[in-house]
Amino acid sequence: MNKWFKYILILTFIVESSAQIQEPPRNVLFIMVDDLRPELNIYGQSHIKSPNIDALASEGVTFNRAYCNVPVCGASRASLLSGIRPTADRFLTYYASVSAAGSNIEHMVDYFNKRGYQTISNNKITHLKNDIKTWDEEWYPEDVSWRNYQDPQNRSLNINKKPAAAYEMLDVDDSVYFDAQTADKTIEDLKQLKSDNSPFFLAVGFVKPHLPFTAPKKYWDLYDIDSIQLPKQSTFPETAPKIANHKWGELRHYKDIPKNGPIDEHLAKTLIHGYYASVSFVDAQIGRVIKALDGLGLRENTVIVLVGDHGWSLSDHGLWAKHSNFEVALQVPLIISAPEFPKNRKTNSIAELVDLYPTLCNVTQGEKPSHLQGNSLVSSLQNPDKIYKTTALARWQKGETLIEDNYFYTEWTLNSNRIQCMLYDHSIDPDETVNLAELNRYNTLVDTMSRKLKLFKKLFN
Ligand SMILES: [Ca+2]
Repeated sequence: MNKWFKYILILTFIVESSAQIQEPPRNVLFIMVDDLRPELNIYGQSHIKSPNIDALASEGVTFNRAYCNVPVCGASRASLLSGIRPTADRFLTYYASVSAAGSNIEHMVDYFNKRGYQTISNNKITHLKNDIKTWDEEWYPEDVSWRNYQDPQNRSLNINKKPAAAYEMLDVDDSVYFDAQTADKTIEDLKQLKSDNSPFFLAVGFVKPHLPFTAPKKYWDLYDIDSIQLPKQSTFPETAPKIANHKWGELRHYKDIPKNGPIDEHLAKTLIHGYYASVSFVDAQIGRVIKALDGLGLRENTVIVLVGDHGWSLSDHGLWAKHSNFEVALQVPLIISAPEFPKNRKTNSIAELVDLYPTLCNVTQGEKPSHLQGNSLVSSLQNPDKIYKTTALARWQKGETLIEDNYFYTEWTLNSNRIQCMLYDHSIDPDETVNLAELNRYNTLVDTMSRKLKLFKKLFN
């Protein structure tokens, strides 16, 4: 047997050989936060005001190293919900459908439905509406546009399909924005589900801090723009391949954002301020939902998952938005809380979003469908101090990234031949500033990482 195949099989066996859970929670509260990067107090970023996420983390296990498998909304969510990885042919774009997994794949909603769970989707869980036919209920808040502006000028521009502001700071009540309405709906659902006394898979998709950064003023007031710091590495690394760069079209679409070139420091800090305000706004809504869960006495029989769909660059590497193979676009916050797992713990064992489906099978004591390509995280949840998994695999368009321990290796191929690559060692360069693949002394390591990447792909394509 090829030694690298053996290495991967051993790794898989270790992760899969977790002990069975004694008394599993039956319900699942699955909270997905759009574009939430792990710039949070629980990740050592104490300038962020997120007391409710902090409180959830104090009741569960926080994954210090969780990664999406593809850094764009629709594709990331479709991969997560189907339990299979993106390839060159599936889960490519923001509008990717779960159906790209193939009609024979039982996705997570089918899985819980089949087991008698009530399945509810509140707001953005899949990117495409009506993409999954088997939700018992798929609910969305109503407005003329998904951007949900409240400023009259922004609304008018948006309705007329013209670019509007990338942010708005209005002294309004939380309830005018989608995320507060989504929390209201979820709280009502919890009351009904308690009354129904049936197991539930309740998926809640909060849409901030996705652009535009539209949070009520009181959340902007939590931060002083003068104290906001730009990232240490706020220009594109000189030694990174050009193919790793992008034009951050998602942000440039908005009014007052230059169509080319960098943005000035004040605007950059204003955008970061808006992102932080949006995080604090969504944190408040998460707190309301969990308070309701607690108040109804449902917590002791519920596993809570809080996760982002991918990372986000806030001028890191001179980039904005997702859509890259840098760590900042791939890393996501992940907290899992259930009564049988340790509280207030962190783990450095790696997690991937494709691992969530098998994890929820385990935690709810269901059989795992055979198609799943991730690994259950239950061992990490039971023993957060131990490292069970040291690798992750992600891709953005033609760039494929293998994360192994401290190494972040990405390569781009043409007709199976490597044309560009980049390698960062996070033990010496956590901000990814120097592409080690440009240095001759790393040639052997680059070749090794490339071989491992190809073997992983063979396993999962
Ligand atoms: Ca997203």
